Amino acid sequence: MNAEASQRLAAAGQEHLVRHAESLPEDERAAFLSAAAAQPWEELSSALDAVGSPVPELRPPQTYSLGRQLNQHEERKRIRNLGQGLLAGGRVATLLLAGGQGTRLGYAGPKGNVEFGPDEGRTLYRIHAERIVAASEKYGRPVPLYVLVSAATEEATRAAFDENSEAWGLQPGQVRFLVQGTLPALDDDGRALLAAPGQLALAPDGHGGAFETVASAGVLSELRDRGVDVLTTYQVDNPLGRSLDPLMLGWMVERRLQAIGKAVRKATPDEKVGVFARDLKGRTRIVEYSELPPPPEPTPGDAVESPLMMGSIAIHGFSVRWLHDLAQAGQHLPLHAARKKVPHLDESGNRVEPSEPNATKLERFIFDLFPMAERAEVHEVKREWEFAPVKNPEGVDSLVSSRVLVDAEVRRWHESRRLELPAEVRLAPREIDGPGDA
Ligand code: UD2
Repeated sequence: MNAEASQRLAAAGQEHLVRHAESLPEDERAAFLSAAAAQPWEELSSALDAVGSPVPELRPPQTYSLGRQLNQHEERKRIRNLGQGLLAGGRVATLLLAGGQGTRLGYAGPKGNVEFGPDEGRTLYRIHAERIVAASEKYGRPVPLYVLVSAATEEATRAAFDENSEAWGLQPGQVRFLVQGTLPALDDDGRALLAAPGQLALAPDGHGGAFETVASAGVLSELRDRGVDVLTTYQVDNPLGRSLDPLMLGWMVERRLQAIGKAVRKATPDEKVGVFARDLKGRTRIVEYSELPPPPEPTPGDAVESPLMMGSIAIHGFSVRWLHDLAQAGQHLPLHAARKKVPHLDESGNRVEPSEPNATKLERFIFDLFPMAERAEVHEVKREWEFAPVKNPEGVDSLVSSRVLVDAEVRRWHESRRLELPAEVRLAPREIDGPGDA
């Protein structure tokens, strides 16, 4: 077994791992070598080779509108009813992507545990749970909620749901956890880094790992056997994320879509969102903001707007039957490379904490399913109604901006129902400035 593993590693340019194994205690060598040999080295190496290759020629996507296109009230109602039919029939499950670390936010634990407020303990996880419970009650069936976790977020996330699910109104068994995989971090020569003796420096394999996990954990067959037609996906950092939107679901039925994605017009050309585009084969795809070519230098006088301004808010719907067929066909999502700082052991076995990016992490993106779909659509939605991301400690896309957007949702809810504020609600005289008026 050791010889076969050592040969595979040597062939993959990872001889240093074979040498490292010799330095390990005898009883640890085999396990280390076989785990290392099991990594997808060919895929990792071709992903590294692809770094820097030009983005394929892209054109703006065909964009529809969940709302605008349906200004005829009856048509809008009909599409919405199709989606409500799916929900009432228990044909929808949703996957909350929560395996990322809140590094940008500067929060130690999983972002879902961030206290959003206003009540103490009202975390992002609780807000998402409340939306799922509201839909489950409205349509009379518990909507299956899958939560994607990684090694970095699994323990604290399981604990949060174990302690609170009942209080949040979730039914026993309604929430299931999917643990995404990991991939080795590679140095500039494409060689795997060691985090400690006998341990590769591993990183979460991206939320696209959800597809690998869902396919391998038999979840897709389970969903199909449970009669679930649509799996929607959305992100933990967006408290306004509507992954059970009857209009979005209705369009999937109406147009027999394999994939659907929600988009908002980018606020600025450099807004940190992936953009929807159409490639030369006419397939819809999302190009991540970190992989977009730099926007053209605006020549003085005319504000050159990049043609790709439809930003993805990471709310998607996928046909389960189609996902199952992709998995059966052995489809994998491509790897994306990103330069990161990765602590590791140097040649002499000393731990190094790099101050600059020193390695490449590889991850898969769930939205790379789009170009595999023949029938995929992009639907524009109203930004302030559906997109309030919590990314940064302050400023744009921060807890504060997100809270303001969520508060506005509550106010809109009142106005749309023309609810008169009950007499008991005592308001300050209009002329008194509130914090928002400053
Ligand atoms: C994401 C999208 C971006 C846009 C933006 C909207 C990606 C790669 N980019 O940017 O196109 O839609 O959101 O706010 O999706 N996650 C995992 N496992 C991982 C890594 C991330 O579950 O290994 C989750 C993470 O918990 C979060 C979501 O994926 O819910 C996106 O996190 P991110 O930080 O990778 O992407 P971001 O926010 O820069």
